[in-house]
Amino acid sequence: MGSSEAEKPLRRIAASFEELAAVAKQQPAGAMDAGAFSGACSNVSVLFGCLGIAFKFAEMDYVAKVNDLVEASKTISTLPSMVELDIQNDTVRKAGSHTRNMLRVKRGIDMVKVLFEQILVTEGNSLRDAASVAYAQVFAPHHGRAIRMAVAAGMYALPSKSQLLKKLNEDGEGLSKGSNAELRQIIGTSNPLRGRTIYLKEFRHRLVKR
Ligand code: 1PZ
Repeated sequence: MGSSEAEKPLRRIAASFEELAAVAKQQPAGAMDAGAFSGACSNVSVLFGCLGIAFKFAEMDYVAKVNDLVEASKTISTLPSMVELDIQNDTVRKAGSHTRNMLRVKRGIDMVKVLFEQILVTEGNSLRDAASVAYAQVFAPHHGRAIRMAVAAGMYALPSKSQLLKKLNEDGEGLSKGSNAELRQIIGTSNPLRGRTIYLKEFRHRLVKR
């Protein structure tokens, strides 16, 4: 990681998703490398630091799950093999299983994608509308009432769009050309990933069957 990448987290996130998309292309359908995937997901954690104290709990939850995948990737090389092992052990839905953590983390990536899309399409400087739409679309259907209420309250404590970009060392005046391009790159590269990495359809089928 070069120092310019460290200074510009969006660039680093975009680069790691780009790499991951390239890795995905080389591999047979679905056989995503677990180390590459979890490494890219851990780069996303930096965004939480910019969202303020209200999202500390989300950060802890996300980071713990990514760390589990990072550890697991040392002995299990692909995401499908992690899922396969959990199926064999009947632990797919068990709290803390690699498969369950993978699904949560994947939702986190979806959340980032939708959030960035929404940041680009919503007018004005507030992050709350963008974040609310993204949360409603990605996580709310899977969260109970208590968590949904806490998240809704936390939304009021979010920084503004320009504050967020400033914290990310992008232009503090709003969406600069540069950060705009990086947001688009993240959005673009996370698309093919979602299709290929986790073979989610198959995964959902198996979950539903249980
Ligand atoms: C800029 C706006 C940001 C809004 C971020 C909203 C993020 C969602 C907040 C979620 C609160 C987390 C509460 C923990 C929920 C856990 O119960 C579940 C299930 O865990 P399990 O039972 O399997 O152990 N965990 C999750 O659903 C994963 C939550 C990860 C949140 C990642 C969000 C990434 C978004 C980044 C935005 C920059």
